[in-house]
Amino acid sequence: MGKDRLYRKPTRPVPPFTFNAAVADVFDDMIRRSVPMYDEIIRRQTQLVARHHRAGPRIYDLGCSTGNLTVALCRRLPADAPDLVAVDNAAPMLAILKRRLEKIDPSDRVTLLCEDIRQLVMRRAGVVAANFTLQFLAPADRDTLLQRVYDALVPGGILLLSEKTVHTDPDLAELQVDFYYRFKRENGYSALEISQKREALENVLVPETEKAHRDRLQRCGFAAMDVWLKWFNFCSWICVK
Ligand code: GEK
Repeated sequence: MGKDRLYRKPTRPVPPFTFNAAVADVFDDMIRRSVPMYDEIIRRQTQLVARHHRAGPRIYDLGCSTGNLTVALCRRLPADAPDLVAVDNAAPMLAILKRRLEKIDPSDRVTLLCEDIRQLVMRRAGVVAANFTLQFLAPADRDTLLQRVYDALVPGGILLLSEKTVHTDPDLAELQVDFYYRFKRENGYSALEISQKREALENVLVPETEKAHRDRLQRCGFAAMDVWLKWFNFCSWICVK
């Protein structure tokens, strides 16, 4: 896995961000340097799944990318735990996950699906994880997908959701973005890399407010939910059916 240098050189115009092979090759470095507390999210979600996996017969990782959560779950969960279904529509991401699993998952308990999650037929599940994936869908598709997640979960099943968010108050929104860019600079990204990446993600990654997420989750039927981790404009929820 290489280092993310995708936006180091000036490019005009900056093309819209896509999950292509070049991105997949540097993805793990990119996400760790771009998502605050990424490893903490994966680590605690793995522990949460370990507590809840017996709730239902299946675990979904929607928008699994290179499978950091899926791999952590394979390592952590007992052999008789429910099967894992890792879904992403970027073939280069799944190719990396497939190679990783070949080394650690002799039981073949992970099904890899190269599919659009908007068309995915979800079967009964005890756990669904969607980390930083919803934000790449159109808002109407987010509604439909989360409703299908809710319907697929068994009672007592959990949704683990993480998203980049935006604040309703303009000053606080600016503060959050300021601290986010500070975080990226601390992780070695230059001002040019930060601004070109921002441009590439414009209209591709569309964040919503924490309230918009909460309202949607409630509309779908989730009664119990908690923001278990928050870092400025990043938020992780646990929602129980
Ligand atoms: C992690 N969860 O490391 N159908 C399927 N996959 C999609 C779709 C779609 N419609 N749209 C986007 N994706 C991961 C990180 S990355 C987040 C998730 C980021 C996939 C896309 O191909 C990519 O792999 C993933 O969602 C988003 O915990 O890069 O900011």
